[in-house]
Amino acid sequence: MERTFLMVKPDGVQRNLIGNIVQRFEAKGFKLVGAKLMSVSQELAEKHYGEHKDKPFFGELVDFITSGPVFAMVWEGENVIATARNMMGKTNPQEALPGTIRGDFGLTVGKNVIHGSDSKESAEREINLFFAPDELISYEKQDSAWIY
Ligand code: 3AN
Repeated sequence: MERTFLMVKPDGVQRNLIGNIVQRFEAKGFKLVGAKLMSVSQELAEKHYGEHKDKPFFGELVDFITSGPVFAMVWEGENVIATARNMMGKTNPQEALPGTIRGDFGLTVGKNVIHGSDSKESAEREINLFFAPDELISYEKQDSAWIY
């Protein structure tokens, strides 16, 4: 069973979108295995966005993600990494389709409400960066014949 790392960014927290976003993944049938409201330190931000270190927008990215609380989550289910990316919509909210999180709420490429891992490797890396093993809960759902 696959796991992914999702994070409501500071703009999503400020705009009271945590509940709406969690609701979408619950309703889809995925299983929440970890979640916390937290501040992202400069060090964690630089590690998380390490692949963008040489991009011109790196400083802006780090400043934004450390600017206020984020809501970090780990979700589980079959093919959850790619499915969550579809549910998030394109990186640029102006191109993201209505019905996706960024299509419905996103403003700009920088303020695009949510982050989601883009591969198995980045999911594993990001989960380990943001969560200690004992913060992730393995459990069965009563109705697991119908959902994850
Ligand atoms: P995604 O978040 O959809 O995986 P990435 O990994 O290409 O997108 O980019 C990581 C983050 O960097 C994006 N969520 C976005 O906030 C920011 N970003 C990407 N491209 C730009 C850009 N041209 N200007 C400012 N910020 C950007």
